[in-house]
Amino acid sequence: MRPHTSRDGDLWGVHVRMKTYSTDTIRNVVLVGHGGSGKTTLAEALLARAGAINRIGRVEDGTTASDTEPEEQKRGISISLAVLPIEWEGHKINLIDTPGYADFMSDVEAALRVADLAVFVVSAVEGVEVQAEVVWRRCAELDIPRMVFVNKLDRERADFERTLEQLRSTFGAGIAPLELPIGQEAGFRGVADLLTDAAFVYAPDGTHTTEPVPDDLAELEHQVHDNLVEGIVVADDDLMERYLDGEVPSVEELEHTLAHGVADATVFPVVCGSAITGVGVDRLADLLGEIGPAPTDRPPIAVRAGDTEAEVKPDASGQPLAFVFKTIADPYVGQLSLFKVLSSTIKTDDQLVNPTSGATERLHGLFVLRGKEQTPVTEVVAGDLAAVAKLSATRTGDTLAPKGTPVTVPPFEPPPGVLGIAVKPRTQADDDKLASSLQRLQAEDPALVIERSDETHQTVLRGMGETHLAVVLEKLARKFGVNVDTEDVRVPYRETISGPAEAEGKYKKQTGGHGQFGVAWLRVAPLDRGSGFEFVDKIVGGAIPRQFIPAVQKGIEETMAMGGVHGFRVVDIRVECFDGKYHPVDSSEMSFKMAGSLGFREAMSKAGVVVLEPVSLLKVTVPAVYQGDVMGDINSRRGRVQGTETVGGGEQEVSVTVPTSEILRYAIDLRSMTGGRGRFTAEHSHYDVLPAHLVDKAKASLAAASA
Ligand SMILES: Nc1nc2c(ncn2[C@@H]2O[C@H](COP(=O)(O)OP(=O)(O)O)[C@@H](O)[C@H]2O)c(=O)[nH]1
Ligand SMILES: [Mg+2]
Repeated sequence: MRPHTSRDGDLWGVHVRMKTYSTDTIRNVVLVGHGGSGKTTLAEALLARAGAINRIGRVEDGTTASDTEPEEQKRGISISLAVLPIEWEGHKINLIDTPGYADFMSDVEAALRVADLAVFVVSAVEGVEVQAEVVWRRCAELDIPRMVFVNKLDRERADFERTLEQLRSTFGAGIAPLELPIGQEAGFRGVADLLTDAAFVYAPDGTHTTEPVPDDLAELEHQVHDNLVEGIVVADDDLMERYLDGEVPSVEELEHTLAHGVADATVFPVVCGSAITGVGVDRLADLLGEIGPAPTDRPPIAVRAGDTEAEVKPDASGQPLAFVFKTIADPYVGQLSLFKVLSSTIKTDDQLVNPTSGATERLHGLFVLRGKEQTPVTEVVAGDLAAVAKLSATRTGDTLAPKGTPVTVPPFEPPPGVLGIAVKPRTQADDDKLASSLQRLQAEDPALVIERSDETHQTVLRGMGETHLAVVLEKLARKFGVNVDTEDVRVPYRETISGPAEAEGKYKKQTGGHGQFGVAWLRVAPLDRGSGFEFVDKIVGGAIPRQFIPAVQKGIEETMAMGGVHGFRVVDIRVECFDGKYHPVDSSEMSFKMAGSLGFREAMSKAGVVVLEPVSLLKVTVPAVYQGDVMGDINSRRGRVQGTETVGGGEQEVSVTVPTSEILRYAIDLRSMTGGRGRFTAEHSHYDVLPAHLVDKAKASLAAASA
């Protein structure tokens, strides 16, 4: 975003005043689906049709209302969600355009948290693609009402029937077509509405005229109409009885019953059109108002206050409550928080508390966002979406509640951070700003995980994939002027001993006047994995004076941290100091620290050293057909299968332990192995002995690090 305040809204072009809508006339509609299916273009068409924009932008030109960030325009894809409200026939429809690529799923997740209906945009050319399947499964888990817009019917090789068949076989019986296309490919010019038995034929400006259904379609239309009516009336016993008695249900009755099925997420209407030619676009908007669930049609939201749970309904009465579903980091105006009002009405200058951070937040300027255009408002009713700038301590997923009522909505699940990259600031200035800038980026992007390891001395960014991480680095440079180089993530190898040994550590130095002298005899023995370090003082008879024994221990500990024989951190060793010598004048803490260090190194080499490698617990969830491939691949990565479990939806969860060094790029490999249908989590499990033939490779990574 460019510098601005909510007052100089003129910078943002059209200044639209929007009237206030009551909760039951609000529709929060998220556009979801695979990348390239036409979500952003459809949003643009809806905005234009509703008169919210004067000119239809194009994804290719970077001129759409939703793809406003340079990182989106450069790639021609949506990366973050965009809220795009339109006013349509007495309704305020808050469209939320979302990304369609797996790397940016966290914004889809955020949008699903506030949506009351998900419209799946499916290309009639490409059909049902993987990201549509992934989001459908997520919507089913969250019980979100769904419908489908079959898009691109104007394109060559578009096929409505084939797409419909695919929708049925992928998503099941609830799929209910409400329309049939009139004409094909370049000849696609309208839709036949199965509820009203009428045809809508479109002019180039996106308006339509109502006509009788064309003859060549009439027979099919009647048949599908009857199927649809039967499909709808079964949901209502009374209507069903009257239908069987020969009564023809009215369109209003059918719509009413259909709306119930949609709200219950048992019926998933399918409509069709083209976001480019505008066919079917206004019909979609009509339908969102007519059968799309209002916030009041959805189940109440579960909130927590300490140990107690409660439910919140989007009532005008009750306490003001808001949920922050998205944060945008702006280097000039600070952060912008997008929120949904869960209950009551929120007004300018309201003071609410963020129970998570404990901060009291005053909501200075409230505004409605449309893409990046801001329109100031004075109040926001329950169920509606709006934004506020400059909250002091509120992050994505936080709740804003009245003072004294510390309720919170369940936060987002932490993202898996499946792919890592290490970053190195280029200059001192970059270094100074790196940590704080990353923190601000993380506030807008909950899928970004930042780790600083003092074992490998790396700052590691973890994200959802290569494109996600590339975008993070671009934003870091663009928004905060911080430039970094990248390198592979290093694995924190460690070393330990394979047997017992003893050695003398002797430090003696005679330079000019007063010298250094200390001798410590050490006995080392391996400890169980994960035990760390144990120091045993076995000195008797004052062979080393009491006050110098801690120095021996310190010398050993520093050597372990600095790196042992191979240069890796040393662990799981017990050291006994059982004898020594001192000099009444030359001995000092310094000389015994050195003696401890020297004796320890000597004892380690005598004992024999093994390198340890971190092992991860990996849980891979894939459709059952990929299970064999996944297990075979894990074997080739020195992994061990721990078990498999059926997790529902035809998916299997495979648990394996596998050396961490073998799965650094697993996010990329699993995606290509499963066509994007697999997902996984990985966490550190334990350390295990690195096979001897791999030690040189491990040391090479360390050498590269210190180069
Ligand atoms: N012919 C045709 N092209 C479309 C249609 N909808 C989208 N497109 C094109 O498909 C490409 C991807 O569209 P976009 O809106 O970015 O898809 P998104 O990734 O789902 O947001 C762009 O080149 C659009 O111009 C349509 O209905 N017909
Ligand atoms: Mg898009």
